[in-house]
Amino acid sequence: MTKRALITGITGQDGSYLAEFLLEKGYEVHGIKRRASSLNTQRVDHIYQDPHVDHARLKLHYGDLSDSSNLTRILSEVRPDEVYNLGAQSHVAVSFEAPEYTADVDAMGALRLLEAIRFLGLEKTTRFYQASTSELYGLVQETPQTETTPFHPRSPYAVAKMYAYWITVNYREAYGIYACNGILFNHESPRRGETFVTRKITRGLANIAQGLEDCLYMGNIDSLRDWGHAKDYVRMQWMMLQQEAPDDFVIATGKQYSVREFITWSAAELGISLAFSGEGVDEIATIAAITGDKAPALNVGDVILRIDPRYFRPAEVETLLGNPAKAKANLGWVPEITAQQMCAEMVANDLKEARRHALLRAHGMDLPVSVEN
Ligand code: NDP
Ligand code: GDR
Repeated sequence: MTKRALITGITGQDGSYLAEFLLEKGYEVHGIKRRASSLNTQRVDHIYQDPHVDHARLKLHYGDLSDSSNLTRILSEVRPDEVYNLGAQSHVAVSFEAPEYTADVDAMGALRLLEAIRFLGLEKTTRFYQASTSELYGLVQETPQTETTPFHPRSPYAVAKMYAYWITVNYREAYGIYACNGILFNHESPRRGETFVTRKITRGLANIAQGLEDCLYMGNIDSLRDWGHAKDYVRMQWMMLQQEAPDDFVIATGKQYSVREFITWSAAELGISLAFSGEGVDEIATIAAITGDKAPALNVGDVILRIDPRYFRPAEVETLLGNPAKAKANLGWVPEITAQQMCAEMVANDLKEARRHALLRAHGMDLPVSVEN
């Protein structure tokens, strides 16, 4: 029997990798996409299957996590074996701007799905994965963080995700639903949204190297994160739903780096070495040396990074470091891609795009490069 999966957030970074992964495993994959005024399926266009063709195994449904009747209808039509709730307003800084919307989608969205499973009598047949987050630890109480480290969320996003975490545990305990939380630390890829810090850096520096932008404006570059690759992490999401009994797992690499280090690696991939000077909001990064031909638009001495307090958060999560021992012991999961390898892949991808733009510009066919971040 072909297994059926339903993914909320299929158009996002993780959703697109998970859909690819499940299609390769032979699943029929259903995804919920939001209606937008312009196309928003770029990350899954390469696996799109014409619905007019027999046996198409990828099916997209219009929907929204804020709409229970829509979610209930989709669940009753699809009757999935597995639901992966990846949909969310996932940007921490944006959650301070839109806290109520974030709560509705990220907290209530999980509840709406779990209630739909219960209402439709799917408690014994549908397994549920909740995309929980290391942001739950916030003001960290213990390092490294494990499944038993106390939570202290520091943003409307994290507080909403804390509700989703506990309602997932509650529906498991109250109704026997096979429901799991993956407490995932930051994970990135060339498909990462352009305004998250890693992608902002790789894309921004590649654009600067090609003369498409002048300067990268950053927030707290001393922040510390445990960064993994999204491909490794979606594999784990699936593994969690294949166990005999449901459980919650930390997914992390166990290694920690600063945003500043990620900037230095990215620059090095472009053949640039940087010198940081100044302090606090007056800190800048200047080009100390250039090798190779990846940064034709730059000269030694150019200032290419400044601090902009606009990117400071009202409450910051300064440091995160996960301990994935339980996932290793119980599920045999180990991350395969290092943060440095991932950074190199992201820079290569963004440099390709920047070169394409620069070439078009050189031939008078300019396309605007979006620098809003
Ligand atoms: P993205 O921001 O890339 O993707 C989020 C997805 O959710 C998109 O498909 C988006 O649709 C969809 N979405 C947003 N709002 C709604 C809504 N109201 N109704 C339905 N769908 C909606 O996130 P990631 O792929 O990086 O993360 C996946 C999940 O994992 C998220 O829940 C995130 O909070 C969580 N997480 C992520 C981590 C990371 O480091 N990446 C770490 C820990 C947890 P659209 O494309 O239309 O915007
Ligand atoms: P995070 O990721 O908040 O950890 O949430 P993000 O990449 O946005 O920030 C990481 C750290 O970098 C600092 N920072 C900046 N961040 C952004 N976005 N832009 C900047 O200019 C900038 N300068 C410094 C931040 O202050 C922060 O400390 C991500 C999301 O994917 C969540 O959905 C997920 O739950 C967590 O990871 C785990």
